[in-house]
Amino acid sequence: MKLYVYDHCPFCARARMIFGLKSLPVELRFVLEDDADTPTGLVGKKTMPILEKADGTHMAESMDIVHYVDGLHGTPVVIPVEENSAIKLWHDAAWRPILNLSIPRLARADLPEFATETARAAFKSRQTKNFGAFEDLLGQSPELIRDIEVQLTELDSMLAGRDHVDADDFVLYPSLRMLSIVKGVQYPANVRRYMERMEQSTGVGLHFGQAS
Ligand SMILES: N[C@@H](CCC(=O)N[C@@H](CS)C(=O)NCC(=O)O)C(=O)O
Repeated sequence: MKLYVYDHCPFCARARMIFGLKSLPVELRFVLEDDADTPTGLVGKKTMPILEKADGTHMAESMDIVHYVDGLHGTPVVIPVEENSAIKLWHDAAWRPILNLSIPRLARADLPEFATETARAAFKSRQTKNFGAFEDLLGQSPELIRDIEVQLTELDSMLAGRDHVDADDFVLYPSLRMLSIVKGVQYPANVRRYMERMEQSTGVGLHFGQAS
């Protein structure tokens, strides 16, 4: 199977995670940010991730991909959780600050979807419309980091002793992975341990090496 993705994209990270967790091979295809033709040709719109199944047909929507792949072989790993789980509620509150911190930094990172200048410019243009000027976001970093560190402390107690995988991980890990592009964030021990465990078990690497 083939998976079309952007490396910065949290929905794409979700789809990649299930292949690692199930130890299933997948060919990753990193698409340029300004390449609308590839996704549109496959599923009729510009969206990532897109899975090419073994029979050559294509599907979009990250959680549909996760459930499809999870159902293919072996014991399911995406154990359902209650709709308003503590982790999901935490994530709802932390999502916007994580985006505000990570988007302008991902935009300047060395990622395959930004391999050309026009691709990187397309990302900046799209995300500036969503989040405002990158300079403003970067200027707010000290307060945003202080706030997210308080939120991470709350998350820390939820992750104490956690050693299983369930549907919450497909929400939480992609966002913490985005946050890992932000230099200077202090992670409490359980959160740090969680990120390292998920990186190892999913094979979807954190961005610490490029943090800025
Ligand atoms: N509901 C979709 C959302 C996917 C999504 O929003 N992907 C973003 C990339 S992070 C995207 O394709 N944006 C449109 C674009 O690249 O122009 C899913 O879960 O797969």
